[in-house]
Amino acid sequence: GVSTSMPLFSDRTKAIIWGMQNRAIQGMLDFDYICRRSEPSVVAIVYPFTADHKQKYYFGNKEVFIPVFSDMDVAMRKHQEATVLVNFASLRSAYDSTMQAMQHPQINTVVIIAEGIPENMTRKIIKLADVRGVNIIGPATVGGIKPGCFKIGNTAGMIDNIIDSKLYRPGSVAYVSRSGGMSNELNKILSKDADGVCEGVAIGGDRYPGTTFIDHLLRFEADPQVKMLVLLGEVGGVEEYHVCKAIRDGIIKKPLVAWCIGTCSDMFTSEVQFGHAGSLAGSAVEKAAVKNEALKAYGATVPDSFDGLGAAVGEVYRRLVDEGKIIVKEEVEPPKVPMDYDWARKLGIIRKPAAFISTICDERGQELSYCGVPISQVLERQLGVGGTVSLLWFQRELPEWASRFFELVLIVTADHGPAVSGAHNTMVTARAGKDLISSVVSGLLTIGDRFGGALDRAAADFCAAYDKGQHPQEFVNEKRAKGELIMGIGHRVKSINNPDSRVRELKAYVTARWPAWPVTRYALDVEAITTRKKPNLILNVDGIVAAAMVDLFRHCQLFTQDEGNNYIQMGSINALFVLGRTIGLVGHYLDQKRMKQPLYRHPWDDITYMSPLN
Ligand code: Q5B
Repeated sequence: GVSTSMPLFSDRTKAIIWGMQNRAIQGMLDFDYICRRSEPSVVAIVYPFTADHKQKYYFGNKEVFIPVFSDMDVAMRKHQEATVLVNFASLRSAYDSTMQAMQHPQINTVVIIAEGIPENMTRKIIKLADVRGVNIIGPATVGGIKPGCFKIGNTAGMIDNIIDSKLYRPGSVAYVSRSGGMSNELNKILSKDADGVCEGVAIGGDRYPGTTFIDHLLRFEADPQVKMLVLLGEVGGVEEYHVCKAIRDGIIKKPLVAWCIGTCSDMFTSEVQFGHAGSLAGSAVEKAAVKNEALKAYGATVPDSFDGLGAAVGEVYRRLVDEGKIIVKEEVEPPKVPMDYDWARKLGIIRKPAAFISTICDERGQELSYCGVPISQVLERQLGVGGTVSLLWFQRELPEWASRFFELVLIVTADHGPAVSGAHNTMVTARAGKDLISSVVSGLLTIGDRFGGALDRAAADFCAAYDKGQHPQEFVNEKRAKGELIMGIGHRVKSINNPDSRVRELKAYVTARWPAWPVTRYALDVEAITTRKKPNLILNVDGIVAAAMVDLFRHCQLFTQDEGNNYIQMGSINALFVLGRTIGLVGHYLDQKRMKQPLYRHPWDDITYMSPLN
């Protein structure tokens, strides 16, 4: 039973929620806010499957943190102001958590949301609740609501529905129903046909609810704010007869409008089990129509059908207003709850310029796609790493000869020994004890004009000279006159006497596969001149890739001239060396770590120490 002396909920009621029910909790806080509660009604969350932490919610515009505890006893100890437990535990754990909650004298109400709790367990819960003086609402319930004070979990749905049914301020009508869904219907009816809900409880659909109709009606009878009562019963059970008796015995004196749903069960020839476990008429007296007759006979106002419930409520309400028992209060506007951004966007009522635009990859759908090509297609059609580079860097599927060229470049630039700047830096960094990313990045950062990063400028220079019809000799002279090095020309160790096999392979591929390669031809003509001056001024690996890429952009027929020039300016050709050499740098990092190489310190005898004063 329920204590009739104390109201269950006030505008200072504090609850602990069992379960990470973010939407329900936010809904409770939004309700609190529109009721102008000074503080949120939820003080803590219990969730055994997580470490203790704080969870963020909104209270109006303000962000608030609600602590999450893995241990209910700790939550109770730290939040002794909590008197209600809203238990969202599943049917498997709701029994244990409810029994545990009842060990804490601070708890006077436990709401059990779970459906399907075995009846013998519910009965044990009820027994302990009676001993401890705890009110149980449920199981199998959405909960209940006390406008202006407290909302249990998901009761009354979304905020616009709550505002529509004026649940942000108390009315004069209190109701009790079995069904949570129908209680929502009642909220609406009572706001339309009367001055709204003072309190509403859905006792839940089980055969043995923790508290019954009469428990709550007696509470409402004792509450001076409640002026009229509504009972929404249903087929099954005999609880409605306790209400009849209370009317007969003068215990319920306030006007009561009642209806039992499920009258249509009479139209079936066999027994009908409705949605709720308890909604089954075991005998004639449990039938909805029979119970409606009884309620009417004992003095409740009972309409002819559910459709007539609103009119019946309206009639009783107006009578009470006429008699001066209900003083119609002036309506107050509730404060506006800011709408969640995601919800507003879903409704299509706001728009916001995106901070980023992305055009190469989409991971949102069922399948990741690279520039519109599903990843399964990339694999099935064996587009390879080259094809992936085509899609993600150049936003188009380039011909097979181009994709294979990218792969060829990645292979030949993957490494060029431990002596080059990049590998050296990576090895020194690895030996200083740093991690893979730091070591690889330290190597990558050496890539520049002199080492591996000459491709874009080489491409720009060769193609500019070629486009203006400059003779290769003139180009070399001009560079010399300006005191500039020719990008893509020269190598520290390679020369015409010690040719770079990588360049030979690339040249062979380009001259065999390219539809036209005039800029590559031009670069080779430049090489012929520079190597006459010095044998190491060969067209190097940067130079051949750069010239070949200009010819690729221009002759594969998939880029406009502007697009091709743009890609050169953006630094896309250097990217091929960066990507290729990353493979080698990772290798050097792993190599040093594998051999557990100690900290590197450069030997003194390899450094000339000179004082500026000498
Ligand atoms: N001279 C690459 O120089 C290097 C000249 C030149 C006109 C030139 C130099 C250079 C342009 C940038 C470039 C990419 C620094 C190189 C790479 C990847 C790598 C690396 C690896 C790998 C080499 C001697 C004489 C001087 C200079 C003149 C030199 N270069 N004239 N145009 N381009 N090239 N970088 O050997 O009269 O005696 O004063 O900057 O394309 O990085 O394996 O190592 O895969 O890892 O130090 O292949 O060529 O020659 O500077 O002593 O010059 O030749 O003016 O003339 P060196 P220097 P002079 S590929």
